[in-house]
Amino acid sequence: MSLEQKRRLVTELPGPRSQELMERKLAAVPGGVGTTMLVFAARAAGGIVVDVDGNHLIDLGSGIAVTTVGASAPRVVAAVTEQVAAFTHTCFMVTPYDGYVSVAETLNRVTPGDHDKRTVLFNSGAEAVENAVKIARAHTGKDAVVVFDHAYHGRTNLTMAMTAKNMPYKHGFGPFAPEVYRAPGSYPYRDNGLDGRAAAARAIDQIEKQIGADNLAACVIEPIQGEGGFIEPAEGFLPALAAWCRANGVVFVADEVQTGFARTGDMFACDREKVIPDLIVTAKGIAGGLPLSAVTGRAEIMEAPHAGGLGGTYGGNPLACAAALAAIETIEADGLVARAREIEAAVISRLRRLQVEDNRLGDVRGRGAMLAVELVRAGTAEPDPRLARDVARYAHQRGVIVLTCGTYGNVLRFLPPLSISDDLLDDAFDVLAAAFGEIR
Ligand code: PLZ
Repeated sequence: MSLEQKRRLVTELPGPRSQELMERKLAAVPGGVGTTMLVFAARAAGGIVVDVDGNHLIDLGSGIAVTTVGASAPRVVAAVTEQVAAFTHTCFMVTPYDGYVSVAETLNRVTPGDHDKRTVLFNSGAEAVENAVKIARAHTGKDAVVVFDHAYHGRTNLTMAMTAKNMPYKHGFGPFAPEVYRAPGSYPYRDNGLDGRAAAARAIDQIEKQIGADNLAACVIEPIQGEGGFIEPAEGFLPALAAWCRANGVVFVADEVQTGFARTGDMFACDREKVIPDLIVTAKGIAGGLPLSAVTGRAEIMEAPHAGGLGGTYGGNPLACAAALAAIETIEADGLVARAREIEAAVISRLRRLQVEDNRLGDVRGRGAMLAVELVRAGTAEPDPRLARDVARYAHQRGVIVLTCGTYGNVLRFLPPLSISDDLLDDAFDVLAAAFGEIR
């Protein structure tokens, strides 16, 4: 590893160089683009981000679940370096190249199910979600799309309509795309023990009464909800929903933008309950930090759009494709699915120990290296976003990058790169334990 894998602060955070850059940012970039950390990055590798003042920070965010193989993972660097010297772009729709085809073949192999598949590549998660909806509509000849409470699917017009939370994603940005309907999901911590089958029955009843299967093109769902609060549905919910879709001519779309590529301790979160989506949307962890996204699915559905109906100037850019092949090779060769499960075991046991001592840790949950704690007012289930913010800020000031999420903003989430060391994890959770001790 090229960077020393140790947290080390050489200035107060933010240091003087970061403060200077922040002043420039505020003068040049609109405030609509938020900032979690007040420091600017200079380098990153393994589980460490180094800022422009030379501080070594522990990364529990992976740039929002992107650098799953680590930032500047060695195979990714080598593959992209070779590709950038060969050619940067031709446009796959103008002069195709083999990297795109190889990524498609690889995704057709590693995604759930061994049916005949096709893959089309894009740039961002939102763009891929939009295209999954286009493909489902072309295939079914129907318009309606159903999504769920607490869902997050992106910031473009259609995906804003699909995203549940108003602030900060939607407020003032409408009108939104039509024919998007929202159903109740499964949220074990807040569902009063409703089991997965019952939660699915509740959703299906609402879908049948309020939309009608004959109008419904697609059901789009995150198998573990990300921005909405790392909500893992009760066992049986996803299989029941997928079975209903199958029986009713509705395309079942898994949005695995945040959960995909070893993150949850399986290659894909759908694998855990052997759910086979008709279409699966991927991005983030796919390419080790380069922008790439994909829709992969059943050949008969993917072939529905007319010739020329799918595309985009940069979709499947050759650098991003080279990075994706190297990232997926890294996941497979380095056993990162198993590493995610090790991280789960280590972190969950620490969080549970903390929870025993502190009843503001309402729920500890997640899988693999996608873990969270939902914070509440002591002894109640009332969300406590202030505590989440204060604990995160405490960690930030001590050099631990940690993110929050949740419809109520009260969830601390942990998304370390799978290349992080056990020592760094220990150190980071020592800081978090101290935060809970000090913050009242
Ligand atoms: N689907 C499940 O998690 C992106 C958003 C960060 P893009 N999540 C991080 C922010 O505040 O913008 C996401 C996701 C799921 C779709 C998306 C959208 O992916 O690559 O950000 O467009």
